[in-house]
Amino acid sequence: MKKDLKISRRTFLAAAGGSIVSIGLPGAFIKLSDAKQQAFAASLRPDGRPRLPPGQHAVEKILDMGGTAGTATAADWNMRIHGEVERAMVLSYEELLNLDQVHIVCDVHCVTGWTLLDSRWTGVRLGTIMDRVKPAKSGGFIIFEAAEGYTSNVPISDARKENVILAHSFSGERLQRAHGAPVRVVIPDRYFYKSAKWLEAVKFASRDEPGYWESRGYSNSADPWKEERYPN
Ligand SMILES: Nc1nc2c(c(=O)[nH]1)N[C@H]1C(S)=C(S)[C@@H](COP(=O)(O)O)O[C@H]1N2
Ligand SMILES: [Mo]
Repeated sequence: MKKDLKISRRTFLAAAGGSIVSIGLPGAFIKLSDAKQQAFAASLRPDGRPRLPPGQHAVEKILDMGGTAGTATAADWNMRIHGEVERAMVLSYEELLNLDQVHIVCDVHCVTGWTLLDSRWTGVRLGTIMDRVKPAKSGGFIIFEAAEGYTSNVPISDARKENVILAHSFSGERLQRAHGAPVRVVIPDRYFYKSAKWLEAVKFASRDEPGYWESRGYSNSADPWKEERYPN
């Protein structure tokens, strides 16, 4: 059932050819109560921005937004870090687990309108990886390359933030396949389509390369507090 929905979403997109259509699956949101929504909407983050970005509502648990999963398992997964770096490398799952691990608690915001507050992820900061591969330029871009050709893109300056990680665990447990196992990107302060699931490679580039959703009518900068859902 779910599979059919996923396929029809992709097919629909292909047929729509560039016009703006909905990301993800319809319905099935389990929202928090109105009183809780209002409390979160009124509360502020340490950086002074509202906890709930404009036009978002909080949900009780993470939703499975679909996409075409990769087939890698922890045992055979590896990730190429390549492009404009001084030292390209390939990391296995075990090697990733041997780098400095961080736990983050963050809110994630899907462009379809749901926000998951206080989600807990474990993984490795992108900054840690950058310290190893040494990007050739500080002003460049990162292209996340995921299974089946899905990509997303961010400026290196965004990826350097302390809360940007390559995650292998969610809520204290290894990621489920649906949510990007073995490893996915988590970029809390951009709409969630930047957070590629089933990550296969990280490419550094001096020129930007709009990703899967970014080249299909969604914003390239994707700042939830500016409501950058669609191109400006
Ligand atoms: N590889 C891949 N990553 C992806 C997607 C996808 O279709 N394929 N969808 C994106 C979108 S639009 C969202 S909202 C989040 C959803 O993650 P979740 O299913 O774990 O909630 O994954 C993002 N990463
Ligand atoms: Mo999304």
